[in-house]
Amino acid sequence: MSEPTADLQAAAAQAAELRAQLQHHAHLYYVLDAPALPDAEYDRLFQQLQALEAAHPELLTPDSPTQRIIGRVLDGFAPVRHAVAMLSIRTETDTTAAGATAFDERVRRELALPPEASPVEYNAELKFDGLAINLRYEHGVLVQAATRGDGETGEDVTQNIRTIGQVPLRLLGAADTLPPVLEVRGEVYMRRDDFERLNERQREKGEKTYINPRNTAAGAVRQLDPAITAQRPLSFFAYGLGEVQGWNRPATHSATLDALAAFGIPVCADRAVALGAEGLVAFHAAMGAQRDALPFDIDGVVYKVNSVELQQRLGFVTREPRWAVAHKYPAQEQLTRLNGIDIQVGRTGKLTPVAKLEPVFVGGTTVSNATLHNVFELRRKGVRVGDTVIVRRAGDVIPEVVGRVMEGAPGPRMPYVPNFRQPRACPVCGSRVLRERGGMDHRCTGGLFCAAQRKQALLHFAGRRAMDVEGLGDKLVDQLVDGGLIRTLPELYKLGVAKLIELERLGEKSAANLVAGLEKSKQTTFARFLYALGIRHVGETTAKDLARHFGGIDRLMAASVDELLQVNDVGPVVAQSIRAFFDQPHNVEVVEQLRAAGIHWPEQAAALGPQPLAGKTLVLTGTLPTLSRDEAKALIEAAGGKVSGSVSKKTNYVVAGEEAGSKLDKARELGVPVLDEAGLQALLHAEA
Ligand code: D41
Repeated sequence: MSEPTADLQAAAAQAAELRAQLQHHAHLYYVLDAPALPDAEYDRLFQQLQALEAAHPELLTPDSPTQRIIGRVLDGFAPVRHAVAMLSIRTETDTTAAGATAFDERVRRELALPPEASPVEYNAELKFDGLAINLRYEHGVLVQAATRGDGETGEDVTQNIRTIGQVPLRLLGAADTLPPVLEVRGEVYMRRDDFERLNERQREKGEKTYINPRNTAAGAVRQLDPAITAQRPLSFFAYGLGEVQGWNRPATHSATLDALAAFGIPVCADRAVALGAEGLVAFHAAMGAQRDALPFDIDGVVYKVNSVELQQRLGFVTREPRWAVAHKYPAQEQLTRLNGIDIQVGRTGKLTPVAKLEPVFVGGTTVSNATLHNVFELRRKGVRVGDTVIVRRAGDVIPEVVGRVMEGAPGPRMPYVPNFRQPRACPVCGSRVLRERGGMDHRCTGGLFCAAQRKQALLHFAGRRAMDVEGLGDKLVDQLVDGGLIRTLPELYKLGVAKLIELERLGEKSAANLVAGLEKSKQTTFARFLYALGIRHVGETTAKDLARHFGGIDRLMAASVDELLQVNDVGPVVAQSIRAFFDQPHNVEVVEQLRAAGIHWPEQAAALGPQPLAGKTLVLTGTLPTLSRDEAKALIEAAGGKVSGSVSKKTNYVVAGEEAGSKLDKARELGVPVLDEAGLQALLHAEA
């Protein structure tokens, strides 16, 4: 039998070694997003440590990776008095560049800088939309996490914060170099993809879904059962310091963030040192453009005077530092009243419940209609007329109703309207409504008999990327269809000025404009015409591929499903949809009548010529000696090939010129053949 103390010593050394390894790999995985160990191997080390700690409970330490979930349900959170008050941040609500300029002017004035003094240096960062938290590390070990509360006193949420993989339980670095006290301040938030996945899981379990990442993150931090918090995918970014003892903090805010990152604390990479108002305005614009592409929500950016010395000179007024400001972007979510729910019928008959809203300014425009997607979403969100709802409009996405707020709206709620929950008849034409097996969408089967579908078909046909008929907008289409002037697409070309001016509110000039627009639209391309027909699953790209492949409408209309499947990127669903469309005699008739009305296009040279690159994907990189990029692309497309922007295993050739970049490296790595311009020319002129 071995000596107990020697045994314990060996176990302690092994536990320390395992913890160091696990800490290192957790940092790579959670913070740097660059795992260096397979999950199974990490799990194996983790279990080894767990076994060791179970055998020797005296070896357990609070910073052990096994101690993230302690699993005690609390009856409430203990108050925590902040050693250094958590200030709030002044908000600049002018969302234009003037908001940034005003801040710089104020800083210069308060520092009494003469106009000729050099620009002030700032650190510009993102304003994460989450919950502010103070993390307290003593000798590198996380000992407490607290919410901001009123700035003086917050709540002890240590147990919950420990469950967040990104928050280190122990700072990186040798124990004797770590500060005795280091408080890190930052924001707990939830990434949008994590939020979507969480809702997906909730939906599968038939449980309630969450409204937005911010509220979900804040709710999870204030959960009394840490086991529940542990199941919420939370993230953390640091943005500042609280109490510090025994650490020479860097002289600038940007260097402070770098130092925190070196301790293993997550710091967002989207930050910059900006010079003067100009630098701030540029950052605001750059991040505004990237806002929708970021993996998490931000509601603005934050500017901070970079020098700590200048920060101290500026000081603060009523709990807000004079050296920092949050510069907002237009809000993407707003509350408003739901005045009604309409069911809209789209071009392909899809039924969409549309919320009629009390107009509200959101995402930079006034919104009075927002989609509720489909009846399942409508039911899940449980919104009813009269509710206060949250409307979201982010970037170019159509505005949507994300949910309702439970508070407010006293009194009885409006009842559900049964037809919204299980529509059986089209609200516009009364035709039967069907739902594809397993699908979420209900569709009116009325086709062009349905006035709504007819209107949408007309608008699509006349659209800029289709026949591009100038002068034909929503209002006019409504009038033409509702007034019974148009039942089929070809009737559009029979409209004369005389007939048009009979329409209410249509002057002679607009009528003449429309007739001229129609006349002009007759000269088109085969691809545009094909796209304009509005065949289901035939978008612009497929229309181009079809036009190139078949060259003429007669060959396309006669093509079998098998022949259609030969076309680039055409799969069974698309092929069957095209065949089904032309199997309908009235659709063939529409095509004939439109051609009889004078719609024509030049025969496509490429389709008549050989197609040596049919089915091939090429990537262009660098500068070619004689061809411009557009010329090379046009030649490749005319030969039936496709040009893609990135190299993958599916790329057939990479055409590389002068100063070719990473695409060339990628091609070599994947063994994709590389050609120069002469090589491309040889391919283009090869026999198909
Ligand atoms: O991203 C944020 N939400 C953020 C919040 C940030 N990037 N910086 C911040 N800086 C401060 C000061 C200037 C007081 C250190 C903040 C906050 N405060 C803050 N958030 C909530 C209250 C205060």
